Amino acid sequence: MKLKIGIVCYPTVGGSGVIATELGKMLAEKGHEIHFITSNMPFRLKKMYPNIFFHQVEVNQYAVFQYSPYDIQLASKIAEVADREKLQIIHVHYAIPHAICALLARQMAETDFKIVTTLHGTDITVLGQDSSLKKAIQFGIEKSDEVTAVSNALVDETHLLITPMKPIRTVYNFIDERIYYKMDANHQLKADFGVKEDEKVIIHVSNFRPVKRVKDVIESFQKITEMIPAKLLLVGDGPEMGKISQMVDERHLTKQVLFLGKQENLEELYAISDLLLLLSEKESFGLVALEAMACGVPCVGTNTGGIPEVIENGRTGYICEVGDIDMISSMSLKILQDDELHWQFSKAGIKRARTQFSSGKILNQYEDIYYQLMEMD
Ligand code: GMT
Repeated sequence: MKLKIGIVCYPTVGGSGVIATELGKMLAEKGHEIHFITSNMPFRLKKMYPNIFFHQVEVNQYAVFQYSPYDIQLASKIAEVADREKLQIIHVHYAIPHAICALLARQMAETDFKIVTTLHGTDITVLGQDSSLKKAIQFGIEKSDEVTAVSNALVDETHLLITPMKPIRTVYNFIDERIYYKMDANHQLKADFGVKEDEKVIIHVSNFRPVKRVKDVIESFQKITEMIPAKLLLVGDGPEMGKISQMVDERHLTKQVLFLGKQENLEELYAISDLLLLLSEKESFGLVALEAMACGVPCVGTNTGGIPEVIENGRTGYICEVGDIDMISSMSLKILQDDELHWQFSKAGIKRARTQFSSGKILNQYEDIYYQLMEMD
């Protein structure tokens, strides 16, 4: 049975937007009818799909209101689209505000759709600490028909912080294996970046929020360059960028650190990279580590949230304690200085990405959830 599914997400917000968009694309490729209900066009939706539709939520400013009523406009749009298109499932990404909006929409609509909520982390680890929102998050989770989280760690943290009376299922994130696979390095690109023959390339990709601890990336990189020639590619942009660029200046690392800003074709950057550093303080999954692994890049990550579920310590990379710069740099050097180990980790990473996190497997898990909900009627 082909389903009519509405997807609600913040289309341009990091990993959750990527996952929601990729999920929509892959479900459409399996024949389902997908309706994105978002404030902007999902950013990785680049080609034309006959069974993907985009319904834009108007986010207006009204002179009489101090704040724009995004949540209400979204709820109203979900109800309108659900009724017109006869949607059977609304799959929202983020409990706050999206699960609440979907619940409100269900009350407004005539169509009785099921609500699936996927937790990505920020809604729980940040908003969950704020007692003024706890009740709302709890409500969003408990009243959804099915709730998933992107790692076991996030399931545990949600139970701990929000204490909902509802089972939460882990459904891991995935990548599109047609995009993220091991490619030959583009030597011209390396040369354009000024990477010399004997230099190793380390990559960090994030939105430069304080939680990503990009300063630890710089400190670790500095220690690494004291031992071997290397370049650091910093990909992304965000609130910490000013501080980080100042730190790079002060440490006289400007020739070795390249600020690439936001980039679309990350697979080409992974193809020229030897190691990914993901040193966050909190990270419910760490999609970039999965992307890198799929491209054959070993990773060094921190022992927090879902990172140890993605990077297998001692097999596809290493897990170090948050802020332990000595350990991070020494484990990075271990990988970078031993070609055989690097090759083993690279091979194991590709296999792990394609088995544990295979898009086919994850897609089936989401489809099973949708079909089970349909059977409940
Ligand atoms: O990491 C961010 O700041 C963006 C955030 C988001 O909402 O997109 O990412 C979260 O969801 C991703 C997709 O599930 C996960 O891979 C990230 O680990 C998670 N970020 C955090 O938990 C900090």
